[in-house]
Amino acid sequence: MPNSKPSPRRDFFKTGAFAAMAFASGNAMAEETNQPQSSSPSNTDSDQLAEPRSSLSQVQDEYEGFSRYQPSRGNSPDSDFYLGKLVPGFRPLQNGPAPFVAPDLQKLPFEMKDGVKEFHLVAEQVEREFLPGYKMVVWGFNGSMPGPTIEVTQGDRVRIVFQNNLPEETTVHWHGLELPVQYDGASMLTQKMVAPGKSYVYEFDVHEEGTFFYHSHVAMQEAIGMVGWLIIHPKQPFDPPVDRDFGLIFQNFHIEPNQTINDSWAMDWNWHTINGRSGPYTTPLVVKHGERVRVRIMNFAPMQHHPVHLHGHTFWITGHEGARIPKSAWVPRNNEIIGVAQATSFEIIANNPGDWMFHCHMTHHMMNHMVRHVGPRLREGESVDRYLANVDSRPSVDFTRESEGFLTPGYPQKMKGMSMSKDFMMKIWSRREVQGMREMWPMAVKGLMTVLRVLPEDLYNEVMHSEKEIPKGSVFQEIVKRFGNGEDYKWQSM
Ligand SMILES: [Cu+2]
Repeated sequence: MPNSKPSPRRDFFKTGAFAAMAFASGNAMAEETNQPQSSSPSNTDSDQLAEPRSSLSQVQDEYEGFSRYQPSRGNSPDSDFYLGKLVPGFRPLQNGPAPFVAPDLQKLPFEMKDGVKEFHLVAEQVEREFLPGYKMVVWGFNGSMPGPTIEVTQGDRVRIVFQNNLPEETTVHWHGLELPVQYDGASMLTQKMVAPGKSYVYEFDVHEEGTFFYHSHVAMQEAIGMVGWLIIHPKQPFDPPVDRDFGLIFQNFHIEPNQTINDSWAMDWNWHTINGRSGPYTTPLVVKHGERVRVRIMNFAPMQHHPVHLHGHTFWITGHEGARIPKSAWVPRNNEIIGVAQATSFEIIANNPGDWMFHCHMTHHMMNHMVRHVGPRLREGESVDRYLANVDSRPSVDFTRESEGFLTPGYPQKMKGMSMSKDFMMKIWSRREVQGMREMWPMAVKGLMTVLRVLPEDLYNEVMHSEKEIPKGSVFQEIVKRFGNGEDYKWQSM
């Protein structure tokens, strides 16, 4: 096959007349250059540790019929490179594992003390903004829900100085670790409960590698959000190396309309979060065209599974919460079901540029509030005050045929949706990661949904590493021109 690596066409963003360019005809962007590009100043962990992009030329584009730059399957399902299975990322293996990135979550810092990585973990009530303006009161760690990520390397000895600032007793369980029993954190069975205001020190050697997590071992506390990543990088980096390593924690909560506190005893769930945010406030995963990408998804829902679907790509299942799966047992999928307290690693070659849905496929999880007390949380023209006066009341739901939002009486299939005020939308658009997406995208990404953005390098740098405000829809349009049927594309303004 011919070399299908797209040329950078950097001129698209080089001009000051960017906005005009973005809407101009494809001819304006047709000038091509085959010069390798150097990396622009970066601000992500991933970029800081990555090799300059000149290493790009050291990595093949084609592997037995599979291309890292265009949708392709490869010549034989028995090939190591079928569907990109063992196609490496650009990151050299000797650089070690790509840094782990959990969008919208922080990492827990540590100090080296006598050869031990010492972390300070604090359980406490936190306020978490699920959506702009929707500040929920949940329980988490160090001001965050989920808690901050603990990231270590196989072979480390770790010490976690744990402080309980909750109003009740708790313990911390290190889910999946094969550690000395007194540090397992199983309340009562292996240790005394940690009383409010008290602390407890966990210390152990880490001999495993993979995707783990920590959580309270009190069931109702788990349902209020008490979980966080514990990522253990392998001493010997996994081959093939990935360029990106993302982590997404899926959770469900039950929060009644006009309330901010989760009912951990409920049996249905009306708020759905990824790393503590609901779509469209979930921050997209932005990668460069051709990269090898790992996404680890963990389900910490109280009692529901998540069949997770990625558009535009076929991914390999390379690991679960127990361990890395031997390559001979990797499975290619478009949709993977993840049960409660399970984690799954997806790996893909990002060979199909565009903005791709990445979401739970349960219909009730693709939007908040699709449960028995159906109806939007707040509605235009209605005051919250009348509900605050009686917290047991529910907003009335308009079941009449006159309302376009509810075409079927009693069944709001076409729900009116949540209130999206100007402030709400400003916060949605305030992030670099969403620049240049189509104007209406926030209407499509709700609940347990996020977006994988696969961008050619020049567009990636403009989106992630420039200060420019990029016109809504322009990046999408440019990708259609370069990789789709540009002549068929009709610009659709809101
Ligand atoms: Cu789900």
